[in-house]
Amino acid sequence: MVVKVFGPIRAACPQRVMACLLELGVEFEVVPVDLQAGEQKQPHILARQPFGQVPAIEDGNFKLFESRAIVRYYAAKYAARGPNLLGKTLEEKALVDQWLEVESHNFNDLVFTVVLQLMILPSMGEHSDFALVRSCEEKLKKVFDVYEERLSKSTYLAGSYFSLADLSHLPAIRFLVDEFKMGHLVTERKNVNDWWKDISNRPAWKKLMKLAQY
Ligand SMILES: N[C@@H](CCC(=O)N[C@@H](CS)C(=O)NCC(=O)O)C(=O)O
Repeated sequence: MVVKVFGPIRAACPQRVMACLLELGVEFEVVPVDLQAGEQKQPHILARQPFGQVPAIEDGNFKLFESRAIVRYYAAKYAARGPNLLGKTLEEKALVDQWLEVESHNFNDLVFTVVLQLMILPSMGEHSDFALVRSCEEKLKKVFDVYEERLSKSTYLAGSYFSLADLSHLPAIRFLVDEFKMGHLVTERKNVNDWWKDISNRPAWKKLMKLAQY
C-alpha cells in the first residue's frame, strides 16, 4: 500500500515527512493541497487535519497528522530497515527527543514567522513587518550559537548518528538559505556549516529537492 502524503511538495512541514519516508525507503504518493487557495480549510482536508493545515498521511486504514508525530511513527515502524533515526537506547532516544523539541519550540517558530512575513503575506498582497523579521533573525543567531556549541562536540545534534532531530531541521534551514538569503546564519558557524553540508547532501534530501523541482 503506497502511503499518501497530503500537502504541497514545496511546503516545509510536508517535506519533513517526505524526507523521512525517502530516508526509510517507503514508497509514497503526494496528494497536492493548494495552500494559496485555502484548500487546507476545506472539509475534505479538515477531516484529515482538524486545524486546517498540512501534512496528513493515509496509510491503508491508518490516518495521522502532525509532521513530527508522522516521522516518529515511520521511524519506529521501519526501525529495522532504515537508518537509526530514533536512537537505540533509552538515553539515545531521549536525546533525539530533546533536540526534536528544540527544533519544534526554539527554532521552527522563528523560521515560520520569517516565512509568514517574507513569503505568505506578500503573496496575499499584505505588507511584511521587517522589524519582526530582524528580531527573528537575531533570535535565530542565538539558536544557531547553541547548535554551534553542540556540534563542536557531536557530529549530529543527538549524537554520532543522523537522526530525526537533524532531519527535522532540513526544510526550514533550506528556506533560510535558499529563499531568504539568510545563509550567513549557517556559513558563519563552522560546525553548523559542516553539519548543514552533510545533512543536505544526503541522497534522500537531494532526491526530495529534485522531486520538488527547485
Ligand atoms: N505542527 C504542524 C504545523 C503544520 C503547518 O504549519 N503547516 C503549514 C505548512 S508548512 C500549513 O499548513 N500552512 C497553511 C495554514 O496554516 O493555513 C505540523 O508540523 O504538521
